Amino acid sequence: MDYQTIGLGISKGVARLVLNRPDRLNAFTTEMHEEIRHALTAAQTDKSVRCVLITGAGRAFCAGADLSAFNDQDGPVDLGEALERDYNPLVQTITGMNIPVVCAVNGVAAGAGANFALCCDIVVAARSASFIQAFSKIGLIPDCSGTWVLPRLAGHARAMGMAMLGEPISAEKASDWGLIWQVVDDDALVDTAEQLAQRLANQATVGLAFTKRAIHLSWQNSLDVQLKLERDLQHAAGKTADHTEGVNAFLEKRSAKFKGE
Ligand code: T3D
Repeated sequence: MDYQTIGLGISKGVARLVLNRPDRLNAFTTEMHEEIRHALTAAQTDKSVRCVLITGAGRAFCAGADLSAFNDQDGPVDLGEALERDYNPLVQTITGMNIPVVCAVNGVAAGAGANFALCCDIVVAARSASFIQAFSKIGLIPDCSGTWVLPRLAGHARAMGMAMLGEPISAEKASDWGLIWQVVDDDALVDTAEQLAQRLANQATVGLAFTKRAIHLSWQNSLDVQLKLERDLQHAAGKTADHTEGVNAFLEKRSAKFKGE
């Protein structure tokens, strides 16, 4: 596919997806959603890819839905349809991918752009970045998993404050509140995110996929059900070549060479 609104590059086991509409602060359009879907499917099906790294071009990460498109319509638009077609599958794809997804938030992340970032597995943000639940300013609700992810990551009170007030939350505060993994100086973002993605791509990726699945399912499971899930996934992880390699490397006092198998 010839991408117009994103960039995709694959090397050294990492698929790098760059949102690329900098003049619109990388706001989502239907075309961009189609291209992201295509790129994520390409990354998921390419056996050489063991980690995805997502970032934005220019000064912003993503300003959410492109609001200029909202005016192109003659009558009221069915926003539920857009969620069903574009945003919900996006969240389901990211959270369901069997490889880690790192997000490098290079600037403001607003509306669905903020929640797109927050549903990735490991989120690193530049110190100048901010997260804005901009929906309340235009009479909408936090979508792209916002109403699910915010209370889980930040707690009820902070989720309510963020969602209802729509104020910018600095990267520093996002880190303090447990919304993201790490905040780094702006000029260190690219290197930090790249090193993280590379490190994850060289780890035992099947084990990481099981870990991701277990942590996601824990939100809906009782302790007893979760313990059974851990048993089953550990059973499967124990049969991987990477597990054997990890144990051998430890006993032989050398670095493990994982293959993602
Ligand atoms: O159907 C569906 O898609 C439903 C799903 C909805 C999900 C949502 O995401 S709803 C929330 C949509 N997003 C917003 O409400 C955020 C709107 N943007 C802003 O509030 C601000 O732009 C920011 C806080 C993100 C950044 O502010 P600032 O001052 O740094 O930049 P700016 O000057 O406002 O924006 C720069 C340009 O980008 C500007 O264009 P111009 O004047 O240079 O021609 C601005 O209009 C444009 N831009 C920014 N955000 C959007 C946008 N254009 C279209 N859509 C945007 N979301």
